[in-house]
Amino acid sequence: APKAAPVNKVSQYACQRRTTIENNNRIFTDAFEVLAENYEFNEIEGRCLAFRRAASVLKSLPWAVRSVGATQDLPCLGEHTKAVMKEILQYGRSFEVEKILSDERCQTLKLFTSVFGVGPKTAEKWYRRGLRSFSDVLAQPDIHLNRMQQSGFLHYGDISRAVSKAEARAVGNIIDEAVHVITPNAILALTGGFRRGKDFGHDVDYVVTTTELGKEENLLISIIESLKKQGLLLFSDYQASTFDLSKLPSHRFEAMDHFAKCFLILRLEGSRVEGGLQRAQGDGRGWRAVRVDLVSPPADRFAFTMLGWTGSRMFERDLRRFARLERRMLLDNHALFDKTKVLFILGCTKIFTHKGSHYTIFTLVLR
Ligand code: TTP
Ligand code: MN
Ligand code: MN
Ligand code: MN
Repeated sequence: APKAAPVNKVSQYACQRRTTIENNNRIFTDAFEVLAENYEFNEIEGRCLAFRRAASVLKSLPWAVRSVGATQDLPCLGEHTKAVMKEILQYGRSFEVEKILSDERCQTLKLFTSVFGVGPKTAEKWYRRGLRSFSDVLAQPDIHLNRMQQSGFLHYGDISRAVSKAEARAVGNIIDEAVHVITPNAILALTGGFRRGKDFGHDVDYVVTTTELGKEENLLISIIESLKKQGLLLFSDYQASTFDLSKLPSHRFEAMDHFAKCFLILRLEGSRVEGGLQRAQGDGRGWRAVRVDLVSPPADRFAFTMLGWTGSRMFERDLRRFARLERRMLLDNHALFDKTKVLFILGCTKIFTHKGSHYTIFTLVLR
């Protein structure tokens, strides 16, 4: 007798789930994000992660959930998540989510953390001082804003507006022109959300390096210098490399990498953008400010950097968890280490796009 078709089991690892940018379960995942963010504000990390995990599972489904019963074979959905889903299915909304959305503290923290350079700690501090709006904050004579926060307020309108793919490409052209003056062997690759196929992002992420090993060390400094000369640099926070070849990949999930990187705000002229700028109605300016992240690894670590910066955050987290638990390997943005064989697996790599999908090929070099 023919065997029953195997049920397509949804993996508990985001990196084992095929997820398109189409989200069939937005009514649930939007609610989960509100809850996750609220737990984040209250520093309850476990629950925050649980809701983000649940959202990630629902985003991978090629169908819309229409009953809680339909979720019984799905991983990562706990009692609490299911109760929220049930409410949404029954009443079209979750009362817990509505309560959070109307909560003054939550609203204020969300507003403050939407400023570039303002994290949950600073937001909480301002809230405790009784501040509730940007004008409250800016009217305080004794409040200290660091450089990043000053730029965050100055360019708030522009950088809270989504960046389009055309704008991301225009930023790429600017970086490309600057880097090719510095080294003819430059490598530049769009990463982050745009590499995942998103049409809009909150910033533009590029990996930029050169095949001349060692020359990447000062590459970003030269690029920043060039942008400044051209009058395109509105803000720059540069972090030099602290990369150590001999270190094992980090055990921490969201650990920052050690490559040279910079967080920028650039001035993007509308004339450089195909189809024009993404901007507020009635805005007569011919330019907008854009948040740009650049990271510059040595060329032999290019693939790991691309893998680490492509995201999503849950994909990255689960890729590392998968490596550790299912393969006994340690993975981070710098390297892959095989704990069984006690050696690094170094990628001599090639990245290409075929039929709209991105591929990264590792040629393994055992050390
Ligand atoms: P983001 O730019 O924050 O996110 P995104 O591009 O996925 O989405 P958005 O449209 O909102 O910009 O981060 C991109 C990836 O880069 C993310 O997976 C985390 C990773 N990353 C690092 O690995 N190290 C770093 O130091 C930073 C800043 C990001
Ligand atoms: Mn991004
Ligand atoms: Mn982001
Ligand atoms: Mn980024």
